[in-house]
Amino acid sequence: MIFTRAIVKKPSKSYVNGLTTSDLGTPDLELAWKQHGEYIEALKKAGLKVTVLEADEQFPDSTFVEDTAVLTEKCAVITNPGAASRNGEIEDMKRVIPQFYETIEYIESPGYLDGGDVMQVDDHYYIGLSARTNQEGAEQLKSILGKYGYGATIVPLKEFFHLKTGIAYLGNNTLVLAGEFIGSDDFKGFKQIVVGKEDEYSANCIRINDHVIIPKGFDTTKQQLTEAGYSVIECDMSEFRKQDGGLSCLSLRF
Ligand code: CIR
Repeated sequence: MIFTRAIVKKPSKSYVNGLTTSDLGTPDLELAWKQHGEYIEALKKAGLKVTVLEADEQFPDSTFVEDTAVLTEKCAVITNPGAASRNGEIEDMKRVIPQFYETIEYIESPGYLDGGDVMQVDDHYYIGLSARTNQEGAEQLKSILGKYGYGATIVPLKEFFHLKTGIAYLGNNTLVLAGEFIGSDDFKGFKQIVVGKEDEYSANCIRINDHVIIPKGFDTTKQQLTEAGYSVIECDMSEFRKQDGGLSCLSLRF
């Protein structure tokens, strides 16, 4: 899929109070804003026109826009985020997404789904079952996607926070994967770039047209991707990692 646009949202001052399971400390806000700016530049360098939404103080995790929608070529799906403190983030998306899409679908309670659990592989989607995405939410998305001719596979997660915490599709039948996805039957038909335990955080990378954006500081992954022929852009993600956020979480690409 060729991407032309992205939506991002600036981190709010309340970002420091967001959800996290990491023990990496409290984010440095100034640095988070700087890194967010560099992330936007990376998206632009990869050729995207970027819509930057203003920070929303009411929702500390709202910079992680990926969880609020699933954007396909044929329709947009507004999700129903599984964390109570984040659920209201979709209200802003209901305002923003119609600027770009005529056809909009919704995940509805008792179905819950975070966009971070959804990976597109051409016209097929993988949907992770996680602490944020339940069977009902995954089934709703699968049936919505089916209406538009897309297939879907539901993948129960064992350890990863979100599906895309540990896997990314690079096009050309190639996946970057780590942890519980190594050796998984669900992904055995793919060419695989395997990321070791130490570098697991870098399995959450994003391919945009000719570029792959990866977090800074993972030289082995950078080398593997460069050797596989990808043009790599690095972004320092330290202040987003502290709140369990990966590269993909910071944008919606379409
Ligand atoms: C949360 O717990 O929801 C945020 N602190 C991090 C969300 C990261 N999003 C993602 O992996 N797609």
